[in-house]
Amino acid sequence: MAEYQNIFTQVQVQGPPEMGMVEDVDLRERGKSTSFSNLFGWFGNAQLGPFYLGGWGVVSLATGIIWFVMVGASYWQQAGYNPAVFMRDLFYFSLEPPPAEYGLSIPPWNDGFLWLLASFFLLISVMTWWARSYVLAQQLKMGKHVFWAFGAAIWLFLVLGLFRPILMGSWSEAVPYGIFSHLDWTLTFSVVHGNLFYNPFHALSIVFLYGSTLLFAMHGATILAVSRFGGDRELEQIADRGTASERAALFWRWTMGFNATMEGIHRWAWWFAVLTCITGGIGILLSGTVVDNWYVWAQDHGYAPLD
Ligand code: 07D
Repeated sequence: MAEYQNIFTQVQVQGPPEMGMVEDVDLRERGKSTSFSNLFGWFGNAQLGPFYLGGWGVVSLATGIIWFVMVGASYWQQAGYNPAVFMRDLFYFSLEPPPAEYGLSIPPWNDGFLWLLASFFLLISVMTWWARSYVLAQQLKMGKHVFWAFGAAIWLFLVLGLFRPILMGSWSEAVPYGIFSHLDWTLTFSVVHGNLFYNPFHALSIVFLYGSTLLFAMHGATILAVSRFGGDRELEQIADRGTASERAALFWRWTMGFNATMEGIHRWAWWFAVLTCITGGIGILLSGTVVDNWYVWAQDHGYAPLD
């Protein structure tokens, strides 16, 4: 008889596979195959599948693969079709957006057109995956919280690759597809705009990013610590506050004088994660369009030293 179950002492319960709801949904799009894996059970749920791809999933996966293969083909060309060089320099290759002189016009094939075309497919892929997150939640009669949270990430993604380049009048402003090249782009962006640390929205975004990790650690630790009292059955504890909730809440009131509720902590988590990308997107959209140099801006607003 196992009384105390958590990530270190887990008991795996395996019954007949769960296939999901069947009311008012199109079952033709759903897979039927499932399997069980003890290894996966150690980390989460032992049941694998059934998968549900559906129309949006097919489009998303197909266009995502097209984007991936286009980027890979460009790397392959940059490697001179040499597999050893391809592997050695993988992190250095990059599919670059068109140079500044082309503005928002269609550039020649070898001077950025491939980047534009690949970006088009990536856009379709991300947006259709977003649609899929709506449709699947709809089918399970869930709220659309995942859809909206993903929407916040997509906001930042679109600001970086579409909205800001359009406002700046040039595709060259967009992010290149490469490991080191996108890191270089990030640093260059900061330097060109006078040090992004002085952009208050970058600062806010960091607050929410770090805040998310802190909340995640606090919440994860709290629930594991009261799982011996059934605290991991969070829904029951929301509807009928049991001894696990009482202890968890008291622990935090003892520690810092305040506690979130069993339900409210998930709202904290959702908003912190979502605000990371919303504030980030605002900060990037303002850079170069409204504010050229954040250091000078900070001097004007009295918080960077006047040299
Ligand atoms: C990037 C967007 C959503 C992504 C989506 C996914 C695919 C895959 C594949 C279909 C994450 C699309 C899907 C691509 C498709 C297939 C097969 C979300 C993203 C939808 N910074 N910084 C942030 C810190 C500095 C800079 C955010 C810290 C320097 C720039 C975050 C430090 C410089 C930008 C953050 C630090 C600089 C950022 C990102 C410390 C130079 C941004 C939030 C301690 C290096 C971005 C406002 C996030 C932003 C951003 C943290 C330093 C530059 C809070 C901790 C001073 C240019 N920085 N940063 O969740 O929003 O991203 O800025 O030094 O653009 Mg910064």
